[in-house]
Amino acid sequence: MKAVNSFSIFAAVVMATTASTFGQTYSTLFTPGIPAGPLSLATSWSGLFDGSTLTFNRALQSANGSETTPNAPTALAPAGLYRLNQQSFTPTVSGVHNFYSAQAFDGFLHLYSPNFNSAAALTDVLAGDDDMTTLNGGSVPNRNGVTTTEDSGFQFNLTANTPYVVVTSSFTASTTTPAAGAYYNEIYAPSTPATPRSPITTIPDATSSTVPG
Ligand SMILES: [Ca+2]
Ligand SMILES: [Ca+2]
Repeated sequence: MKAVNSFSIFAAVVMATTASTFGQTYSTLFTPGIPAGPLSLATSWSGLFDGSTLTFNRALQSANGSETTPNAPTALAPAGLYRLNQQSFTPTVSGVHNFYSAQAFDGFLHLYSPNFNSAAALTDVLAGDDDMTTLNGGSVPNRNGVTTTEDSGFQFNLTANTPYVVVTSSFTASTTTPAAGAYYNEIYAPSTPATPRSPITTIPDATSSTVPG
């Protein structure tokens, strides 16, 4: 009987918490994805890779291959010129953030802090991912409704009011097989209720899976 009462109290607390914290519908971008808790869209942006896009010699993905607890990449990709865009971002809250990148090409995503220097891609690099097989649950439809394992993403514990740079790049060196097309990136922050989001269907995705995650 005591256990039942304890459970009832616990359930009431959970329900109250749910009502206040999860008051809005949370629509995750990539299916099924992590996280278990509510996240809010901190920032998003879209970009385009074309013949005028700057190039560099990018880093490889995180040395431990993890998308949920990534460590820093320790080596550069094979020599070549890889297209890149960079986006500065300063989080307003500390905690684990989710980084998602949907790409029309086979792309890469890296996180730097506090600076990014395209001539020294291993300096200040914190995380990197080629294909988001863990966060995206493997080869399952992402937010665009496209089944792909070539989008990029990871989770990383950020510190509030610290500058970060997110670098989107291509898997393939542009000197041999130019990677071109649009991409769409989003960063989700913890701790605040999510805002309902509509699916993004305007960014085509790479649909083949030729590169292991
Ligand atoms: Ca990729
Ligand atoms: Ca991966």
